[in-house]
Amino acid sequence: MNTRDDQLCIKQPQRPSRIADWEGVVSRRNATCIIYTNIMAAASTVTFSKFIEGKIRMWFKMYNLKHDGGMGMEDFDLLADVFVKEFKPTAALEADLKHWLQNCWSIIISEGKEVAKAGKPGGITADNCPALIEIETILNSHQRMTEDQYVKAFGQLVEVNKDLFVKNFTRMVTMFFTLFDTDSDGFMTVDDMIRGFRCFGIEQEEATRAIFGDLDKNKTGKLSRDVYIAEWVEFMVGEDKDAVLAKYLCQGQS
Ligand SMILES: [Ca+2]
Repeated sequence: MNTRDDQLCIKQPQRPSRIADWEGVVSRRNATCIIYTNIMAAASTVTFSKFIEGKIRMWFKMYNLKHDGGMGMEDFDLLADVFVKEFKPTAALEADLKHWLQNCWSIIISEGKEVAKAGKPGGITADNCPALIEIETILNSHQRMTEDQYVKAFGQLVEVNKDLFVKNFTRMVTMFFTLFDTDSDGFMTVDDMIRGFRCFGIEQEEATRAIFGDLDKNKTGKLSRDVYIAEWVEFMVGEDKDAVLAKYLCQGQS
């Protein structure tokens, strides 16, 4: 059921300026964007730490608009439709949006396999990334992956070739930025972010305003592409627990 309560839902603030202080950033059942405040991950050298895993679980939830625990092509298509309806992009941008939503995994896997074939470090194989290869099988057969499968595959990927992920993720976030930058001036406004985040199921405008405010360090009222992308890359693979998106989207979970 895609009820209101199943959506990513940031509850009423106790201190409205920080979502981190809000109880239950994600209110849906079994929401597990967990911040491991009391773990040793901070000092860990492991690429895929529990801290990052918690953020990836949040990312999965943002993608899984139906919140039914599975993700596949139909979810990517649904998400694409939501963005198209909201932003009414050009045909080229719409195609780009659908391309990245539908093919991001397969692009990464395919490029990783090529690296392996060339005998270079960071190649993706069934031996070093079995869960990632499993994702390919799942998507090719029009099945859906579970959150745990998604997290496991992501973990193997970044352990084997983080740069491959970051490169393609950057391309995808760049696409999103272009979509959100509705007047194409190279900057995103808070209203752009509110519309974009709402498409990802983050309905709380005040929360998004707080995120924007923290990212907009010089209080110019706009965010550059570089700042926006860097923050999302940090969210996906970084260990900074004070990074803005991690702080707002994940803290408060326990
Ligand atoms: Ca703009």
